[in-house]
Amino acid sequence: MHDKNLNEKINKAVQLIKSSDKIVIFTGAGISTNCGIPDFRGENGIYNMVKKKYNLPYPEAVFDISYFEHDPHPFYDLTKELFKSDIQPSLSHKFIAWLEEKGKTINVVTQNIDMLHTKAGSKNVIECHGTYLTAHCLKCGKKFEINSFEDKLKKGEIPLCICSGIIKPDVVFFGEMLPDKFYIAYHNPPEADLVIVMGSSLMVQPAAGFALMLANKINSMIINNEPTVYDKIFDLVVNMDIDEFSSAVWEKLKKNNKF
Ligand code: CNA
Repeated sequence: MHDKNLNEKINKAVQLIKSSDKIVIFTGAGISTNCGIPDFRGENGIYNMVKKKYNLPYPEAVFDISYFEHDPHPFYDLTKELFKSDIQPSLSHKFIAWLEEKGKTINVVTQNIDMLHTKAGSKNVIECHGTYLTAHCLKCGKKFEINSFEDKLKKGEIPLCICSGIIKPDVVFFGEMLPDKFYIAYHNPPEADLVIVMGSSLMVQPAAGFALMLANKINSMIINNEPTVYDKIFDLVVNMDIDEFSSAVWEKLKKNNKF
């Protein structure tokens, strides 16, 4: 735990959650690092790892559509890591699902492509950077469901269409549009009393702009193990491990019959 006044901040977070019926939770890669999936920009993040491993011109190239068209191998090699073991939701993913189960209206907007919110039981999830559940052929546009290409992903192989085009999972790369669902939510945000950002550097636009737009209007908090450049916008900033935070808040909320 790095933050000063931690107890006070946890108590404030508990109060904010208790007094809010409708909550938007915006998550980033930091909520999944304890599940074994590295983030982008953290110390042990993907960017540091891939830049050395693949000799990329710039680290973001692994998720850049124009680089992918030039060399898709780094992306599929990285994907193999994501699919190699049975990755399970973190305590924080489960905490968010629990809040919904207990009657809060929860809308999760995630930048993550690991599908862990749904696996944890959250029902209203906008995956603004897409997922691996579907894919399409870059040459003929044919659509595929995950079961038809998952075996290849697990082996780090490049799935090919019958037309010989590369089958690219529908995760959003730099240079690609976000799903319509995201823009609809951006222009017509769900009604909410509180926005909680968990585990994001807020560096990737336009996704981060959604959280910032809400934070400018309603009660807000951010939990991240390091400061972000937007911390001043938030009513409450907690710099600590996400799961330690969720666990502390969850403990306190469980003691309240009604919250
Ligand atoms: P990011 O820029 O890597 O930021 C993550 C932030 O989380 C960093 O500031 C870390 O310090 C912080 N962090 C890491 N672990 C923890 C922890 N246990 N507790 C608290 N804070 C922590 O990632 P963003 O999500 O902000 O950037 C958006 C990118 C990352 C999106 O395009 C994602 O698709 C992409 N991404 C997703 C995954 C995934 O699906 N799990 C993994 C890696 C990258």
